[in-house]
Amino acid sequence: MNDKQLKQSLLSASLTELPPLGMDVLSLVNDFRRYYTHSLGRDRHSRSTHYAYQALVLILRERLMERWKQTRYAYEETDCKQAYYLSLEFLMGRALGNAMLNLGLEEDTALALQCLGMELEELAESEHDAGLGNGGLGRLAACFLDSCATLQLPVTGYGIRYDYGMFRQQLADGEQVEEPDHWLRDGNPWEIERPEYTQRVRFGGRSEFQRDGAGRLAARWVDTNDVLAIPYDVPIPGYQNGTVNTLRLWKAAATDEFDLGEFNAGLYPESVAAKNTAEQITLVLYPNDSSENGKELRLRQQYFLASASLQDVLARWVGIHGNDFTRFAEKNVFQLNDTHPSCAVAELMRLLMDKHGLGWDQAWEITARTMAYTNHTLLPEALEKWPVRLFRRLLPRLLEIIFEINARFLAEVARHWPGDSERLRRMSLIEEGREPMVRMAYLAIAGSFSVNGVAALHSRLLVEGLFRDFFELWPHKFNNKTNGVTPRRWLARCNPGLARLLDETIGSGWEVDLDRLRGLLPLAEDGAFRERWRQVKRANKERLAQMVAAECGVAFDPQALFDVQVKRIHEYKRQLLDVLHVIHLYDRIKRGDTTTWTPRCVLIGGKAAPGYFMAKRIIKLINNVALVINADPEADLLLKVAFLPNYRVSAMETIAPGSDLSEQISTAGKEASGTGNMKFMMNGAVTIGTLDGANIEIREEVGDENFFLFGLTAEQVEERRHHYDPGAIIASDEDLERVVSLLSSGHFNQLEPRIFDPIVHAITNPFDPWLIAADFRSYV
Ligand code: 26W
Repeated sequence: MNDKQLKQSLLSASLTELPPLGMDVLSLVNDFRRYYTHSLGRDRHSRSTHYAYQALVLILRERLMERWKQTRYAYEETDCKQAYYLSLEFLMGRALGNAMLNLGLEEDTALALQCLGMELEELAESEHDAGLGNGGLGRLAACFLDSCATLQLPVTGYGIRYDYGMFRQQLADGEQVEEPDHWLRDGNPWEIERPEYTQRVRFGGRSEFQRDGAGRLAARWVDTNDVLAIPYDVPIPGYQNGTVNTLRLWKAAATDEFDLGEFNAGLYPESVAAKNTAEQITLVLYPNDSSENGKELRLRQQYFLASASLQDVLARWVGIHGNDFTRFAEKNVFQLNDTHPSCAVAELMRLLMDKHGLGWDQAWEITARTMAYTNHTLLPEALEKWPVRLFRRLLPRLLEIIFEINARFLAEVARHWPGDSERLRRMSLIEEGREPMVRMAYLAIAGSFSVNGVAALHSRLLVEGLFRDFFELWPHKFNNKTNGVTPRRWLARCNPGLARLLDETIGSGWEVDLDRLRGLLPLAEDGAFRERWRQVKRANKERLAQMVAAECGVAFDPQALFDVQVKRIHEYKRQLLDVLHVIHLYDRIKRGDTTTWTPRCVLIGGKAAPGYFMAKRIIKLINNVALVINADPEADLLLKVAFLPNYRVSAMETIAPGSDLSEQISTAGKEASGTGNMKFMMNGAVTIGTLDGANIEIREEVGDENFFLFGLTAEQVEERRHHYDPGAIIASDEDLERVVSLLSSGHFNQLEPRIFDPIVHAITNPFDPWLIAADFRSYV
């Protein structure tokens, strides 16, 4: 036995002999004390909850470690196909409660902490949300990771470890103020830094071509500015099944020689500045959802993620198979979460050809069989395009490859439609014009074997509209995958009262098989069950009311109807329609029209993109309307309105269980799917909604008696645009007329002249894309 073998066998022996960690209360208590005292160096004089929280995370994390390793080994040993979810956003929220639930340790940890004289709830509440996402797209990525681990699917998430996540939203005089979210300030005890898997990502420079040994022309990308990508791994536990998958987040770091070059030349400040440029890449999440702002740093982020992740996967492959890629496409698949990581198409081509020596045809065959693209929006302003000029400066080698993909692609189009030059222009991956642009969605489609929308309607509208030409060329690529949410976080964890009731009536198992909720159907008319159901709802409403009181200073009466709309603020989501209805209710109160009245508390929450003027003005309107109504004694027992600041994952965990009515009121055809709609309904709220996104499929499942349907259909919306006369609609609807005149008279902005003029204009504009006035009557 040589030294190396000896070391190896000692290592594996000692590792396999590690005693398993106890999963009982006593072990938890002892391990907690060891961490708290010995590792963290705290004692009973330490007052902050922070160290107790850290100790708690550490005892859970160490219980995930062995399972994590075994999961990796199992994937290696079975040589199964692996999937990689590439996403610029993972909106994870809190991890602690989820880890306890999935390890099956919820009750025992609570008990252990009790023994130690601490409150689990208090520690759990002290955890920061990991807010590395904007909204639906980022939260979907997080829910998928949970579900894949629970289904024991070999799926790894790849993302960016932003120093600053989604901004914290505060209100000043009813207006949104953005504050940086320095979520890593106190450290992140869940992550494991893995510098041994660092990758190098290149920017700038130029390509050089040389003949290789075989006489083939080979490209070299030279004179680049390099950035290191350091991975941080976060465990993703499955639900009580021993599986722990991985979310790998990349942090950018400067390379040493990059600094040294300038340092040696006597340019110390410059060398430090260069370090900043490198590390800027992962500094902050872009807070736009649905509209691209075209910033260079954003493209750097996108390429950084794509390149580091692909190199990581390829390095593992080469470690096992050498440069033999014949089975690579059978064993690997990359799912692109929207076009944001779609540089990956060209980057995989580059790595296979320039680094691993494959020819174009073999590289393309592999790429086009391993990439898959999910589209998340039909809004044209959200479709990513990057200036060719920017690409040439930042990623010259990638641009060459994109041009070559395009040339071959257009040749295929021309074979399919000879002489149709208009179609060539439409479908080209490069949009011509004064500033030529790379169309990222088209690059993603050309490079993928699968393209999906996120709800049945959305997928249909994609192939009928936006991607029609591509559907005609490659119908087999297009399919639907209706979104879903994890029932562990969004029911078991956030609604323990209802979870207990379910366990006691239909038994457990629904956490991994939601269809079992059908078992409740026979209980629909059961008096005893309904009474318990009401008690659960009532307790959840009290909890929500406490949150609203604490964060908004508004008193919600749990006996009233809780009517809730929480999501990003966007005109197509029509928070404005919600406000118009609130004003209408207020108008009824003032007219004494209250004989058939259900007391109602309206809660609206969500962040606006910092540069989105109308969205921000809508927030201001909600707050002003709330001030007027909440201060009016005549409305006191009938109507309350609150805007919840800083809507986030952890807030939704209190909101969904405490709501009666879920507002899903987007202009039909605009909301790709929606996922909040699902979270509300699985906690027993009914929905008011349009026939849009997944609302349609939800309604089929829950039945129309649980869904207040209103509004134009997607087809009617398109048809209506041609002859839309909001002025006439308002004039013929007394209620709407009074609402609009209250608004334009300045009733809600007495000391702020004209601030709501843009809103009145939006409603009365015949070109209002969101058809607010058209749907008002049927909404009411
Ligand atoms: C940088 C510009 C940008 C950023 C984010 C453009 C577009 C996006 C996303 C596509 C916006 C988004 O989150 N879309 C939402 O995706 C959810 C998950 O599929 C759907 O449920 C929502 O309907 C859709 O709006």
